[in-house]
Amino acid sequence: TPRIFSGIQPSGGLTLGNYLGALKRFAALQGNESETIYCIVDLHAITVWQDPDVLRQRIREGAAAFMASGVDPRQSILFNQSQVSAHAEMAWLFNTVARVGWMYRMTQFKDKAGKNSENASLGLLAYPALMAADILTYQATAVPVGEDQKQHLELTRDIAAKFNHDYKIEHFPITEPLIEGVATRVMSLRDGSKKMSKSDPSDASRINLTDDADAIAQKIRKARTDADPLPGNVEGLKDRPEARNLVNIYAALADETPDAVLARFEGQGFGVFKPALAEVAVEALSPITRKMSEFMDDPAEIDRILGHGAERADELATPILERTKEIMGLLRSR
Ligand code: AQP
Repeated sequence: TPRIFSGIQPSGGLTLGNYLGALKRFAALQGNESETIYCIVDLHAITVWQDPDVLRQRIREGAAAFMASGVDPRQSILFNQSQVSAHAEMAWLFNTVARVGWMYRMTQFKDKAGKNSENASLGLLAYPALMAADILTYQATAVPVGEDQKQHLELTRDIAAKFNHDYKIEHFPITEPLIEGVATRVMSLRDGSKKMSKSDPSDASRINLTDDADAIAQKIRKARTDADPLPGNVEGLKDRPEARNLVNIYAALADETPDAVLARFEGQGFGVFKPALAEVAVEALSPITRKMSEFMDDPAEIDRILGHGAERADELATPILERTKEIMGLLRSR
Protein backbone atom coordinates (compact mmCIF):
# COMPACT_ATOMS: atom_id res chain seq x y z
CA THR A 1 0.00 0.00 0.00
CA PRO A 2 1.27 3.51 -0.78
CA ARG A 3 2.31 5.50 2.25
CA ILE A 4 1.30 9.15 1.98
CA PHE A 5 2.84 11.93 4.07
CA SER A 6 2.15 15.65 4.06
CA GLY A 7 2.29 18.62 6.40
CA ILE A 8 1.20 22.19 6.93
CA GLN A 9 3.00 24.93 8.85
CA PRO A 10 1.22 26.56 11.79
CA SER A 11 2.76 29.87 10.75
CA GLY A 12 -0.49 31.80 10.40
CA GLY A 13 -4.19 31.36 9.84
CA LEU A 14 -4.87 28.84 7.07
CA THR A 15 -6.15 30.06 3.70
CA LEU A 16 -8.31 28.86 0.85
CA GLY A 17 -4.99 28.06 -0.91
CA ASN A 18 -3.99 25.68 1.87
CA TYR A 19 -7.47 24.15 1.79
CA LEU A 20 -7.70 23.55 -1.97
CA GLY A 21 -4.01 22.78 -2.55
CA ALA A 22 -3.63 20.54 0.47
CA LEU A 23 -6.30 19.90 3.13
CA LYS A 24 -9.16 18.98 0.82
CA ARG A 25 -6.96 16.47 -0.96
CA PHE A 26 -5.56 15.04 2.29
CA ALA A 27 -9.06 14.00 3.29
CA ALA A 28 -9.78 12.52 -0.14
CA LEU A 29 -6.64 10.36 -0.03
CA GLN A 30 -7.69 8.54 3.13
CA GLY A 31 -8.96 5.03 2.68
CA ASN A 32 -8.11 1.39 2.47
CA GLU A 33 -5.77 1.75 -0.48
CA SER A 34 -3.29 3.96 1.34
CA GLU A 35 -1.75 4.75 4.68
CA THR A 36 -1.97 8.49 5.40
CA ILE A 37 0.28 10.42 7.79
CA TYR A 38 -0.46 14.13 8.31
CA CYS A 39 1.61 16.52 10.33
CA ILE A 40 1.47 20.08 11.65
CA VAL A 41 5.06 21.05 11.03
CA ASP A 42 5.81 23.28 14.00
CA LEU A 43 9.60 22.84 13.70
CA HIS A 44 9.34 24.34 10.23
CA ALA A 45 7.26 27.26 11.48
CA ILE A 46 9.98 28.40 13.92
CA THR A 47 12.47 28.94 11.08
CA VAL A 48 10.97 32.45 11.19
CA TRP A 49 10.10 34.09 14.53
CA GLN A 50 6.89 32.87 16.20
CA ASP A 51 5.44 34.19 19.42
CA PRO A 52 5.29 31.10 21.71
CA ASP A 53 1.72 31.62 22.94
CA VAL A 54 0.44 32.33 19.44
CA LEU A 55 2.30 29.32 18.04
CA ARG A 56 0.76 26.95 20.61
CA GLN A 57 -2.68 28.16 19.60
CA ARG A 58 -1.95 27.87 15.88
CA ILE A 59 -0.79 24.28 16.27
CA ARG A 60 -4.18 23.45 17.78
CA GLU A 61 -5.92 25.48 15.06
CA GLY A 62 -3.98 23.53 12.45
CA ALA A 63 -5.20 20.26 13.96
CA ALA A 64 -8.76 21.62 14.03
CA ALA A 65 -8.47 22.61 10.35
CA PHE A 66 -7.27 19.13 9.36
CA MET A 67 -10.16 17.48 11.16
CA ALA A 68 -12.76 20.02 10.00
CA SER A 69 -11.60 19.35 6.42
CA GLY A 70 -12.31 15.66 6.85
CA VAL A 71 -9.02 14.19 8.09
CA ASP A 72 -10.12 11.49 10.53
CA PRO A 73 -7.54 10.81 13.26
CA ARG A 74 -8.67 7.18 13.40
CA GLN A 75 -8.04 6.65 9.69
CA SER A 76 -4.94 8.83 9.43
CA ILE A 77 -2.07 9.52 11.78
CA LEU A 78 -2.40 13.19 12.79
CA PHE A 79 0.23 14.84 14.99
CA ASN A 80 2.57 17.77 15.41
CA GLN A 81 6.16 17.34 14.27
CA SER A 82 8.02 18.42 17.42
CA GLN A 83 6.47 15.59 19.46
CA VAL A 84 8.26 12.98 17.33
CA SER A 85 11.99 13.49 17.79
CA ALA A 86 12.91 11.28 14.81
CA HIS A 87 12.15 14.23 12.49
CA ALA A 88 14.86 16.43 14.01
CA GLU A 89 17.35 13.57 14.26
CA MET A 90 16.83 12.48 10.67
CA ALA A 91 17.13 16.11 9.57
CA TRP A 92 20.62 16.26 11.11
CA LEU A 93 21.64 13.13 9.21
CA PHE A 94 20.33 14.74 6.00
CA ASN A 95 22.22 17.95 6.74
CA THR A 96 25.33 15.86 6.18
CA VAL A 97 23.99 14.40 2.92
CA ALA A 98 22.57 17.56 1.31
CA ARG A 99 24.93 20.17 -0.17
CA VAL A 100 24.92 23.85 0.79
CA GLY A 101 24.54 24.87 -2.86
CA TRP A 102 21.29 22.89 -3.15
CA MET A 103 19.81 24.96 -0.32
CA TYR A 104 20.85 28.34 -1.72
CA ARG A 105 19.04 27.50 -4.96
CA MET A 106 15.63 27.11 -3.29
CA THR A 107 13.25 29.88 -4.38
CA GLN A 108 11.34 29.71 -1.07
CA PHE A 109 14.58 30.51 0.79
CA LYS A 110 15.29 33.42 -1.53
CA ASP A 111 11.73 34.74 -1.10
CA LYS A 112 11.58 34.36 2.66
CA ALA A 113 15.14 35.42 3.45
CA GLY A 114 14.76 38.54 1.32
CA LYS A 115 17.67 40.85 0.60
CA ASN A 116 19.39 40.40 3.93
CA SER A 117 19.84 36.62 3.65
CA GLU A 118 22.93 36.64 5.93
CA ASN A 119 20.52 37.44 8.72
CA ALA A 120 18.07 34.59 8.01
CA SER A 121 18.05 31.73 10.51
CA LEU A 122 20.23 28.75 9.66
CA GLY A 123 17.02 26.71 10.00
CA LEU A 124 15.38 28.64 7.15
CA LEU A 125 18.25 27.61 4.88
CA ALA A 126 18.11 23.98 6.07
CA TYR A 127 14.28 23.88 5.84
CA PRO A 128 14.19 21.45 2.89
CA ALA A 129 16.45 18.92 4.69
CA LEU A 130 13.94 18.84 7.54
CA MET A 131 11.15 18.41 4.99
CA ALA A 132 13.03 15.48 3.43
CA ALA A 133 13.34 14.04 6.94
CA ASP A 134 9.58 14.39 7.55
CA ILE A 135 8.88 12.35 4.45
CA LEU A 136 11.69 9.81 4.47
CA THR A 137 11.50 9.03 8.20
CA TYR A 138 8.34 7.16 7.18
CA GLN A 139 9.75 5.97 3.86
CA ALA A 140 6.68 7.68 2.39
CA THR A 141 6.12 7.01 -1.30
CA ALA A 142 3.84 9.93 -2.19
CA VAL A 143 3.39 13.51 -0.99
CA PRO A 144 0.31 15.62 -1.88
CA VAL A 145 1.31 19.31 -2.03
CA GLY A 146 0.62 22.52 -3.90
CA GLU A 147 2.73 23.62 -6.85
CA ASP A 148 4.94 25.86 -4.66
CA GLN A 149 6.43 22.83 -2.90
CA LYS A 150 7.57 21.08 -6.07
CA GLN A 151 11.16 22.28 -5.83
CA HIS A 152 11.46 21.10 -2.22
CA LEU A 153 10.14 17.68 -3.19
CA GLU A 154 12.73 17.40 -5.92
CA LEU A 155 15.32 18.09 -3.26
CA THR A 156 13.85 15.29 -1.13
CA ARG A 157 14.34 12.98 -4.10
CA ASP A 158 17.91 14.21 -4.51
CA ILE A 159 18.68 13.54 -0.85
CA ALA A 160 17.19 10.03 -1.02
CA ALA A 161 19.12 9.25 -4.21
CA LYS A 162 22.42 10.59 -2.86
CA PHE A 163 22.01 8.65 0.39
CA ASN A 164 21.23 5.42 -1.50
CA HIS A 165 24.19 6.05 -3.81
CA ASP A 166 26.71 7.04 -1.10
CA TYR A 167 25.87 4.09 1.14
CA LYS A 168 25.27 1.67 -1.77
CA ILE A 169 21.87 0.54 -0.54
CA GLU A 170 18.26 1.01 -1.68
CA HIS A 171 17.14 2.38 1.67
CA PHE A 172 14.96 5.40 0.86
CA PRO A 173 12.17 5.46 -1.76
CA ILE A 174 12.25 8.13 -4.45
CA THR A 175 9.06 9.92 -3.40
CA GLU A 176 6.41 10.96 -5.93
CA PRO A 177 4.86 14.42 -5.62
CA LEU A 178 1.06 14.42 -6.00
CA ILE A 179 0.33 17.84 -7.52
CA GLU A 180 -3.10 17.40 -9.03
CA GLY A 181 -6.25 19.28 -9.90
CA VAL A 182 -7.01 22.87 -10.91
CA ALA A 183 -6.18 24.45 -7.55
CA THR A 184 -2.53 23.49 -7.11
CA ARG A 185 -1.65 27.19 -7.17
CA VAL A 186 -4.40 29.46 -5.87
CA MET A 187 -3.40 33.05 -6.54
CA SER A 188 -3.77 36.21 -4.46
CA LEU A 189 -7.12 38.01 -4.88
CA ARG A 190 -5.21 41.29 -5.24
CA ASP A 191 -2.48 40.20 -7.65
CA GLY A 192 -2.86 37.36 -10.17
CA SER A 193 0.91 36.83 -10.34
CA LYS A 194 1.38 36.05 -6.62
CA LYS A 195 0.23 32.95 -4.78
CA MET A 196 -2.37 33.29 -2.06
CA SER A 197 -0.36 33.14 1.14
CA LYS A 198 -1.09 33.22 4.85
CA SER A 199 1.81 35.62 5.40
CA ASP A 200 0.78 38.22 2.77
CA PRO A 201 0.46 41.55 4.61
CA SER A 202 -2.88 42.26 2.89
CA ASP A 203 -5.77 40.34 4.43
CA ALA A 204 -7.85 41.20 1.33
CA SER A 205 -5.45 39.05 -0.75
CA ARG A 206 -6.70 35.82 0.78
CA ILE A 207 -9.74 33.98 2.11
CA ASN A 208 -9.03 32.64 5.58
CA LEU A 209 -10.67 29.44 6.81
CA THR A 210 -11.94 31.50 9.75
CA ASP A 211 -13.60 34.21 7.59
CA ASP A 212 -17.38 34.46 7.93
CA ALA A 213 -19.82 34.60 5.00
CA ASP A 214 -19.80 38.41 4.85
CA ALA A 215 -16.01 38.63 4.80
CA ILE A 216 -15.81 35.98 2.06
CA ALA A 217 -18.41 37.76 -0.10
CA GLN A 218 -16.73 41.12 0.40
CA LYS A 219 -13.24 39.85 -0.49
CA ILE A 220 -14.55 38.18 -3.65
CA ARG A 221 -16.49 41.30 -4.63
CA LYS A 222 -13.32 43.37 -4.28
CA ALA A 223 -11.05 40.82 -5.96
CA ARG A 224 -9.04 42.30 -8.81
CA THR A 225 -10.33 41.38 -12.29
CA ASP A 226 -10.40 42.71 -15.82
CA ALA A 227 -13.55 44.15 -17.44
CA ASP A 228 -14.13 41.53 -20.15
CA PRO A 229 -16.95 38.98 -20.09
CA LEU A 230 -16.08 35.34 -19.42
CA PRO A 231 -15.10 33.17 -22.41
CA GLY A 232 -16.67 29.80 -23.24
CA ASN A 233 -13.60 27.71 -22.39
CA VAL A 234 -10.22 27.87 -20.62
CA GLU A 235 -8.34 28.74 -23.81
CA GLY A 236 -9.96 32.16 -23.58
CA LEU A 237 -8.44 32.78 -20.12
CA LYS A 238 -4.85 32.54 -21.32
CA ASP A 239 -3.71 36.10 -20.65
CA ARG A 240 -6.20 36.79 -17.88
CA PRO A 241 -4.56 35.49 -14.67
CA GLU A 242 -7.07 37.05 -12.26
CA ALA A 243 -10.08 35.73 -14.19
CA ARG A 244 -8.46 32.32 -14.50
CA ASN A 245 -7.81 32.22 -10.78
CA LEU A 246 -11.44 32.92 -9.87
CA VAL A 247 -12.70 30.34 -12.35
CA ASN A 248 -10.26 27.74 -11.01
CA ILE A 249 -11.34 28.47 -7.43
CA TYR A 250 -14.99 28.04 -8.44
CA ALA A 251 -14.22 24.77 -10.22
CA ALA A 252 -12.21 23.35 -7.31
CA LEU A 253 -14.82 24.29 -4.72
CA ALA A 254 -17.70 22.92 -6.79
CA ASP A 255 -15.79 19.79 -7.93
CA GLU A 256 -16.29 20.71 -11.58
CA THR A 257 -13.90 21.32 -14.46
CA PRO A 258 -13.12 24.96 -15.37
CA ASP A 259 -14.60 24.29 -18.82
CA ALA A 260 -17.88 23.14 -17.28
CA VAL A 261 -17.99 26.32 -15.17
CA LEU A 262 -17.26 28.51 -18.19
CA ALA A 263 -19.87 26.75 -20.30
CA ARG A 264 -22.46 28.05 -17.82
CA PHE A 265 -21.06 31.58 -17.47
CA GLU A 266 -20.00 32.26 -21.06
CA GLY A 267 -20.59 35.90 -21.98
CA GLN A 268 -21.36 36.96 -18.39
CA GLY A 269 -19.37 39.64 -16.58
CA PHE A 270 -17.94 39.55 -13.08
CA GLY A 271 -21.04 41.32 -11.77
CA VAL A 272 -22.76 37.96 -12.25
CA PHE A 273 -19.84 35.60 -11.68
CA LYS A 274 -18.53 37.03 -8.42
CA PRO A 275 -21.77 36.65 -6.42
CA ALA A 276 -22.11 33.09 -7.75
CA LEU A 277 -18.53 32.34 -6.68
CA ALA A 278 -19.16 33.85 -3.25
CA GLU A 279 -22.16 31.59 -2.82
CA VAL A 280 -20.19 28.47 -3.75
CA ALA A 281 -17.33 29.52 -1.46
CA VAL A 282 -19.58 30.17 1.52
CA GLU A 283 -21.38 26.88 0.98
CA ALA A 284 -18.12 24.93 0.88
CA LEU A 285 -16.26 26.78 3.62
CA SER A 286 -18.87 27.60 6.24
CA PRO A 287 -19.24 24.01 7.50
CA ILE A 288 -15.45 23.85 7.84
CA THR A 289 -15.28 27.14 9.73
CA ARG A 290 -18.04 25.96 12.03
CA LYS A 291 -16.40 22.57 12.72
CA MET A 292 -13.03 24.23 13.33
CA SER A 293 -14.53 26.43 15.98
CA GLU A 294 -16.27 23.43 17.59
CA PHE A 295 -12.95 21.57 17.80
CA MET A 296 -11.27 24.69 19.21
CA ASP A 297 -13.81 24.72 22.04
CA ASP A 298 -12.06 21.66 23.46
CA PRO A 299 -8.28 22.23 23.31
CA ALA A 300 -7.61 19.39 25.76
CA GLU A 301 -9.21 16.95 23.31
CA ILE A 302 -7.06 18.31 20.46
CA ASP A 303 -3.95 17.84 22.60
CA ARG A 304 -5.00 14.27 23.38
CA ILE A 305 -5.51 13.49 19.67
CA LEU A 306 -2.12 14.97 18.74
CA GLY A 307 -0.42 13.06 21.56
CA HIS A 308 -1.95 9.78 20.45
CA GLY A 309 -1.01 10.51 16.81
CA ALA A 310 2.55 11.24 17.88
CA GLU A 311 2.80 7.86 19.62
CA ARG A 312 1.67 6.06 16.49
CA ALA A 313 4.02 8.13 14.30
CA ASP A 314 6.90 7.39 16.66
CA GLU A 315 6.34 3.65 16.28
CA LEU A 316 6.72 3.91 12.50
CA ALA A 317 9.60 6.39 12.54
CA THR A 318 11.93 4.94 15.17
CA PRO A 319 12.90 1.68 13.41
CA ILE A 320 13.57 3.54 10.14
CA LEU A 321 15.70 6.13 11.94
CA GLU A 322 17.65 3.41 13.79
CA ARG A 323 18.26 1.50 10.57
CA THR A 324 19.47 4.71 8.90
CA LYS A 325 21.97 5.36 11.68
CA GLU A 326 23.19 1.79 11.46
CA ILE A 327 23.74 2.12 7.69
CA MET A 328 25.78 5.28 8.33
CA GLY A 329 28.01 3.52 10.85
CA LEU A 330 26.75 5.27 13.94
CA LEU A 331 27.48 2.80 16.74
CA ARG A 332 24.62 1.56 18.83
CA SER A 333 25.64 -0.36 21.92
CA ARG A 334 22.39 -0.62 23.86
N1 AQP B 1 -1.85 29.40 -2.80
C1 AQP B 1 -1.79 28.08 -2.70
N2 AQP B 1 -2.38 27.28 -3.61
C2 AQP B 1 -2.32 25.94 -3.51
N3 AQP B 1 -1.68 25.30 -2.51
C3 AQP B 1 -1.07 26.05 -1.56
N4 AQP B 1 -0.37 25.73 -0.46
C4 AQP B 1 0.02 26.87 0.16
N5 AQP B 1 -0.41 27.94 -0.52
C5 AQP B 1 -1.09 27.47 -1.61
C6 AQP B 1 -0.10 24.37 -0.02
O1 AQP B 1 -0.48 24.23 1.33
C7 AQP B 1 0.39 23.30 1.96
C8 AQP B 1 0.91 23.86 3.24
O2 AQP B 1 1.69 25.00 3.02
P1 AQP B 1 2.64 25.46 4.20
O3 AQP B 1 1.84 25.86 5.35
O4 AQP B 1 3.64 24.42 4.49
O5 AQP B 1 3.44 26.68 3.66
P2 AQP B 1 3.44 27.49 2.36
O6 AQP B 1 3.44 26.64 1.17
O7 AQP B 1 4.60 28.41 2.50
O8 AQP B 1 2.05 28.22 2.48
P3 AQP B 1 1.72 29.72 2.70
O9 AQP B 1 0.25 29.82 2.99
O10 AQP B 1 2.23 30.54 1.58
O11 AQP B 1 2.48 30.09 4.02
P4 AQP B 1 3.55 31.19 4.25
O12 AQP B 1 2.83 32.45 3.90
O13 AQP B 1 3.88 31.07 5.71
O14 AQP B 1 4.69 30.93 3.34
C9 AQP B 1 1.49 22.97 0.96
O15 AQP B 1 1.18 21.73 0.36
C10 AQP B 1 1.39 24.07 -0.04
O16 AQP B 1 1.83 23.67 -1.30
